[in-house]
Amino acid sequence: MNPPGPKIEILRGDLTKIPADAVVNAANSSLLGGGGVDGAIHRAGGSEILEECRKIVARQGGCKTGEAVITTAGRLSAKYVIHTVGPVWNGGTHGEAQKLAQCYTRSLELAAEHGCPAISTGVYGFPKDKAAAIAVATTARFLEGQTVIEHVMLVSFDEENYQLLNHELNALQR
Ligand code: AR6
Repeated sequence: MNPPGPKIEILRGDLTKIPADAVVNAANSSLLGGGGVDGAIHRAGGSEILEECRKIVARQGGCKTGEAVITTAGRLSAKYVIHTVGPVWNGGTHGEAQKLAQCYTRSLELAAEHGCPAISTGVYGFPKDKAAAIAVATTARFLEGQTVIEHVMLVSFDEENYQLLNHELNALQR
């Protein structure tokens, strides 16, 4: 794999404050909100996001693990929220890695410029080191084959994810 160049950036901060065309939400399959980054996005973005999520649920009955849907971003500075459903960590032998990689790929397919949290590393319990490796490798592989997306920000709330993502990106660029 070629080095990804400057397209991937690792940031520490609050995803709801990131100015980007689209931000990615670590949602659940109900699409009706929750805790963690999901709760933060719905609180900051307002009811418009939930209204659109309800329409999607009425149309397609939620969102499967590893899939993604897109809505308005309401009052956020982003234009769109891409809601993806990460796998619950269940020991690692139930296709969790493949499902997590699919979250990044599907989200990138829906986005043009894009800030993304560390999906599944909160209450879903995915080991952060494994999740960071998947986040960086999948994003880099996706960016290699396309010219539409100019910039992907992987936004960590906590220092540990920030360090792990930086480590993975540096390893890829060496
Ligand atoms: N900005 C960036 N990252 C954040 C923010 C924020 N504002 N808030 C939390 N994180 P989690 P999951 C980080 O639990 O593991 C929800 O209830 C957090 O530190 O939000 O995919 C959903 O409705 C962690 O590293 O998502 C689902 O039911 C990462 O975001 C379930 O949680 C993901 O943590 C999804 O679980």
